[in-house]
Amino acid sequence: MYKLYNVKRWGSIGAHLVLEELGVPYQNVWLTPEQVRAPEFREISPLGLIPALGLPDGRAITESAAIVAFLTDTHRDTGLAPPIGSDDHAVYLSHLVFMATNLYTYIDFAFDCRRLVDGEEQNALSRRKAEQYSLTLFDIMEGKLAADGPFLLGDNFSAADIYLFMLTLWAHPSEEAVLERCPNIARVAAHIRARPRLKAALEAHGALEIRADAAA
Ligand SMILES: N[C@@H](CCC(=O)N[C@@H](CS)C(=O)NCC(=O)O)C(=O)O
Repeated sequence: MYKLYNVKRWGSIGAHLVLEELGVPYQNVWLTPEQVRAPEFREISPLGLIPALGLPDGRAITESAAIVAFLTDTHRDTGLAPPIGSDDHAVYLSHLVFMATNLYTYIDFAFDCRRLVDGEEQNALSRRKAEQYSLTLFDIMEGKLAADGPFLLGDNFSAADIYLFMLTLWAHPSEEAVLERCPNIARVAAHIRARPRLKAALEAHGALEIRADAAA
């Protein structure tokens, strides 16, 4: 059985919602931020980051895009990803990796840049820059939805839409500000919040309502 290492309203919500949509059995392991930051967790996730997914053979994998792509490609009959080898699948992977390497990274930096700079002044400046850049990246995703929507893969809802939704939850300056700026992303978010299979997990993360305050 899979084992999901999960923190409320953190990036593991993406893998959590995908597992719920797929309807496959998994063990949900709720962690506190302190448990994620504890040295023991590095044995599961070398950088001390969630999500991590325990595999049936006992190993664990990290990196949200890899986890989502692995799950949807392994459980293909649920239609959360296009058929492997199709052009749509190439676009699907490209969306996931684009969001993971660009948007996720800059949202994290908008939250905290202390790994890169010294002192609070530089941190505040870098965080502001990262926030601005993350908004440019959201605009790119918004443009893709405006051109190809209603979903990232046209008429087909996929785990890429769930991944994009996940990123809005702790975006800066706030989730509400990003959704107001990007009406097509807001529509995808509303669709996800209305999917019956996802209601319980969204509720558990406290993510049924749009947040007006910045993630802290
Ligand atoms: N590249 C990683 C990034 C994961 C990441 O940054 N996770 C954050 C939560 S959203 C985390 O675990 N932070 C640890 C901390 O704040 O101590 C992925 O895509 O999975």
